[in-house]
Amino acid sequence: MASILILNGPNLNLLGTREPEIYGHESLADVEQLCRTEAAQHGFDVAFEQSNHEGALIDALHNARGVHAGVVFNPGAYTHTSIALADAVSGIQLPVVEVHLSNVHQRESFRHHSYISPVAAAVIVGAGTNGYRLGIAQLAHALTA
Ligand code: CA2
Repeated sequence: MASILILNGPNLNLLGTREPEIYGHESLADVEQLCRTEAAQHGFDVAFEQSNHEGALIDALHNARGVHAGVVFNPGAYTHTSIALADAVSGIQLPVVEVHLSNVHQRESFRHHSYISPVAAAVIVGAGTNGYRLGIAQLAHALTA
């Protein structure tokens, strides 16, 4: 069965523990479960990874080549800082859907710019954890079109 990598960046392991007004009450384990359910509905398997380290996220993207059909990626705050992650996304030649729980455009101006968006296949912001569902559905649509 084809698979999708769900990749989460720094501090997303804290999901559900604080700042629920911004990030909601669901934990990263809850997100993993909803991703598995959504992917199965589209006939895809899921690998689920999180790291607080930029290099580990780059390695995860590189390792996705030849293993996964696409990636749903929440790069966390590295979204706004990392040219290296943007280079990795464009280098792996896999469709990568960028997802943010919060609507970054309603927040501080430093969150308005993304290095990832210009190289992402699609961008979903502000839909909360449902954004992961939408990202998987979009990847499945693009991969089976
Ligand atoms: O909205 C998103 O998904 C973000 O990628 C989340 C990042 C933030 O830096 C981006 O600007 C937007 C932060 C993730 C931190 O997640 C936490 C969750 C709960 C408690 C503390 C941090």
